[in-house]
Amino acid sequence: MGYRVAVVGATGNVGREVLNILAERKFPADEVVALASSRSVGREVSWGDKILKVKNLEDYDFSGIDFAIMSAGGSTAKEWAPRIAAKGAIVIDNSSYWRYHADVPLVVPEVNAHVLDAFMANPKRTNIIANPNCSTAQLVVALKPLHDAATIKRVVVATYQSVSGAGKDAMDELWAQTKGIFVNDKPAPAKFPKQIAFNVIPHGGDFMEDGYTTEEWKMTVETKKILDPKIKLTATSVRVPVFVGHSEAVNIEFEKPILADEAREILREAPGIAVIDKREAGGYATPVEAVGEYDTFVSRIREDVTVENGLAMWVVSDNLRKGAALNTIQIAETLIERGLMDRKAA
Ligand code: A2P
Ligand code: 11C
Repeated sequence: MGYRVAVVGATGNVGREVLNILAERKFPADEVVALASSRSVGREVSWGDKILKVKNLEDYDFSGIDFAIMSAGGSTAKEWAPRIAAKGAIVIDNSSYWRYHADVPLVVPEVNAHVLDAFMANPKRTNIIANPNCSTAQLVVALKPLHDAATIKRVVVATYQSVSGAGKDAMDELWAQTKGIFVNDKPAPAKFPKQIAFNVIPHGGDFMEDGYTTEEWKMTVETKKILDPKIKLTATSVRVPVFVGHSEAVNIEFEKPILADEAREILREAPGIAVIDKREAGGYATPVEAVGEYDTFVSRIREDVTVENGLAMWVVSDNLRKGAALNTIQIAETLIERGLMDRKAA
């Protein structure tokens, strides 16, 4: 018998990808329910070749639901994740709200799937599992095999984040501004603080007292929680006029020596990674090729001789997939594969 899955935020950028990926990967679901706000009731979304009518989250009875995959923002997650979890469903939440709670695991299956064993063994578990920020997910997938090989001390990363990370309104804003500029009728910035079309904006999330933004802070704390609290990481997060696909320029300092050739071989063998690294024009990944893919692409791997044991590389992934929808579904698949959902039923 298959599982019953509720997709919360089914009309959004990530929710629609969740539905697509559930179908693509033939997730063992008997039933998928699409939920969103009252604004969307009756709208149609597709799950493979089936059309689902969107229902109102407020009115839905979650009894008997096995997995609730939430991509409806922090305030909805704050209110609804505990209510849904109390009905016995495993909630996998894409928002930042639960990520930093000590009793909520933050999981990227290629990196720390093992934490799910202890979580599910705890009879007092919260039933809430968090998905990291999109820029963290792709980064830790690429860092993990290198950390295992040579122990990472410090990471310096600059992101080039697509507008889809900020939701469907943000995609509409890039589209409307881009068209508007050509006909001298440019809409004013609304979702972003400055013009995003033909521009780049060094600001994601909110400013903090130390001058970093929350988007940057998330990469630091999430990398520590998922991979290793000893890793030091400093980030600069930048929004770029790309619809889908986040890119990252990453500099890593290791405890032990590691050459670019060794790193390339290690990454080639690592789960969830495709190495595209020819030292010639076009011999690297860009967001355009990453769209719709599951893998995180690593390119431009080279030694950074300005520090001892340094490497530089370029990391690209579909932020709506590995950065969000795919990772949540991989978490659900991992729970099933490790036999942990049987324990839930018992
Ligand atoms: P709706 O379309 O009904 O507003 P995105 O991040 O792409 O903007 O998508 C956000 C998703 O979260 C949408 O599916 C949106 O539904 C949903 N959502 C936002 N607020 C709520 C809420 N209060 N209750 C249920 N769903 C919500
Ligand atoms: C962006 N990374 O690209 C953000 C979106 O903490 O889940 C996701 C924010 C988060 O705008």
